[in-house]
Amino acid sequence: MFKMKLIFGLLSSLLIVLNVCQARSPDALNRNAIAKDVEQFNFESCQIYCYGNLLHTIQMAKLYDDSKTFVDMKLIQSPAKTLEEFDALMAAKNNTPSKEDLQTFVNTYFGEKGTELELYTPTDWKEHPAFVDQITDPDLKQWGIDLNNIWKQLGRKMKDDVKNNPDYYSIIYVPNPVIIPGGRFIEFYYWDSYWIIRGLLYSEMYDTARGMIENFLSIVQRIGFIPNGGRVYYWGRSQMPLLTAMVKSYVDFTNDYVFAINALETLEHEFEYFINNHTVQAKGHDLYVYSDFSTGPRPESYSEDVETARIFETEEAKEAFYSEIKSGAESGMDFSSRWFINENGTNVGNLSTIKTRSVVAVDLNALLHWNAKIIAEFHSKAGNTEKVTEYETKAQKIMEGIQAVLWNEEAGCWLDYDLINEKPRDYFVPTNLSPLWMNAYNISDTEKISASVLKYIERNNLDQFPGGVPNTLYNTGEQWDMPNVWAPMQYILVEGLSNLGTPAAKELSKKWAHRWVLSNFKAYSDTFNMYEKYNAEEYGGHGGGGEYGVQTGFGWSNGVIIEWLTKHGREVNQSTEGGGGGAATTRLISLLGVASVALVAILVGRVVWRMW
Ligand SMILES: *[C@@H]1O[C@H](CO)[C@@H](O)[C@H](O)[C@H]1NC(C)=O
Ligand SMILES: *[C@@H]1O[C@H](CO)[C@@H](O)[C@H](O)[C@H]1NC(C)=O
Ligand SMILES: *[C@@H]1O[C@H](CO)[C@@H](O)[C@H](O)[C@H]1NC(C)=O
Ligand SMILES: *[C@@H]1O[C@H](CO)[C@@H](O)[C@H](O)[C@H]1NC(C)=O
Ligand SMILES: CC(=O)N[C@H]1CO[C@H](CO)[C@@H](O)[C@@H]1O
Repeated sequence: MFKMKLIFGLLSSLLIVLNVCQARSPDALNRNAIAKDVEQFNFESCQIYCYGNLLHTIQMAKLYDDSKTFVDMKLIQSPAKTLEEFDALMAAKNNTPSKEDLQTFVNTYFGEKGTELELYTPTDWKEHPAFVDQITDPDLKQWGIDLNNIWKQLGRKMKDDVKNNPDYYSIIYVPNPVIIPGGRFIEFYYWDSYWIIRGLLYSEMYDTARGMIENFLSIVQRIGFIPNGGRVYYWGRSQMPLLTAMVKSYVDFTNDYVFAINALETLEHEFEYFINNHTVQAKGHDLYVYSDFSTGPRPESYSEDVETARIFETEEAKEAFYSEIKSGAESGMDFSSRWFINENGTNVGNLSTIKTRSVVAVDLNALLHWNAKIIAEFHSKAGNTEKVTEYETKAQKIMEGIQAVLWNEEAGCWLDYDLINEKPRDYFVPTNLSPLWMNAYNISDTEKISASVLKYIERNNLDQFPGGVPNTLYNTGEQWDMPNVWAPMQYILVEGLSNLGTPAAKELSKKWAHRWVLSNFKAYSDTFNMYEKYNAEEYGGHGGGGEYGVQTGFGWSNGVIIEWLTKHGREVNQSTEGGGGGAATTRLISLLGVASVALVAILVGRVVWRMW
């Protein structure tokens, strides 16, 4: 790996020297920019899937309903050969190929999507994990068993061909099997995996959990950071840096500190990557924003981004917009009024108003603080006091920034900070409370913080929603806005309040956890599905809006429910809230649910087999 890095380093220096010697045409500048990126992200297949004329031409022809389809298709020939054939097609068609020409080209040179992964039943899957015994209500217990069964349907393993011929795929090779989110998300995703891994740990699937963590470690070792998801086309964006917290979760369940200590060098590397690539200054403090270093529209939503960018006149303005939108994707909240800053400095707007890089995000800063604390803890286990001091100091610095810039005495909560207008953004997002979950607050202030935060919750009427706390209080049609509710955000709120530990905070935490469990259960009883997102306004309703249809599966939703069934299963029952029909009927429905899940699995299995 280091030899590879050296070669790429030399190559890119050579390119830079060549560029300096040349006249600085826009083309040379562009190549220089790409050379810099290539140093970090040296995948051959990026020429096809990340940027360039082929990607542009095919994605703008809109051959498929979902733009992600094309970039998930495998190559039949090498990237070089494919590009050569594409150039030949363009030359033959006077640079204006018809939609049919392009469809024929894709049919000839690309294989079906989703062929890189095969179904995989995790070998450490347990028929009856102990968490099930924590659940009193028989229907909820059956649901816990169903959710545990779903891990088997979401298991995937890469085919050997991906390892042997990585250049032919957009997927990034990883050695161990993974649990995917589900729906259109047929590869692993970074932040999703945190809640999936916790669910696996509660399901006693320690090998699968460790394997997924090892995959992420191997990615950091190869390319220096973890992309948003397991595809080369997510090349310039990461996601909430949760790898260190994944290792911490694994250690909390297994006590395997040796694993954590062995991972330390890689965890530090990822931490430094974030610190080096996401820093901004506010009120004299170093703080962190989500940002992206690639060029061009999102490959998986290419034509959509080009359309939205039409209102920008210059190439620079379009490119800046693409960066903002990819930075929004890095935050995981793609998309939300949380990132909109209009000319008046408010959040009224649409996607073209997105300014992610100018919003200091509470969650990212609290998370980097947490990373530094966990790394210090692991170093302390290793007896490396120098490193402990180094990382405690880093944590303390971030904490000072959070307190000085993000804590807002008036609002009684942490708020994102707008760098353009140099002011806090007083809009509710669950992440405003994320320092509670990640311990990014001064423990001696617990009582005071608890009182202010509970007032903040009351003032924003956050307890009024039957289906969970919405992501924002603004309905824009974007999927990370009202009325959508997301499992990881409920998790941050509930675990944060529980962590705060005052009686009032704990009571609200419990209430919200129970509500979430029962509302998810209602949706499951009605439709036999677990959803990617739910609906705050409807008890048992699922979410919608945004760029694609609602997805089922669903990794992080299942993970959060399994954790809360474990923690609250002795108390939560259907008579406590709104709850659905008689126990016997729901039990029958639940059994039907298992049957239909099994049937779907068989059907999916067949289709996948046919595809090979
Ligand atoms: C900004 O404020 C002006 C004056 O109040 C108003 O006319 C305009 O519509 C506002 N723009 C947005 C995007 O809210
Ligand atoms: C989005 O907002 C911009 C600027 O306020 C406006 O020009 C554009 O028409 C809006 N786009 C849509 C799709 O509403
Ligand atoms: C926490 O608060 C206490 C009391 O207000 C203060 O003495 C201490 O310095 C604070 N600690 C940090 C790390 O800010
Ligand atoms: C359901 O919860 C209520 C309130 O906590 C409790 O009184 C009741 O006994 C519980 N029922 C079952 C079947 O656990
Ligand atoms: C684009 C960019 O600034 N990349 C930097 C990210 O951080 C690493 C070190 O962790 C640098 O080597 C890159 O240059």
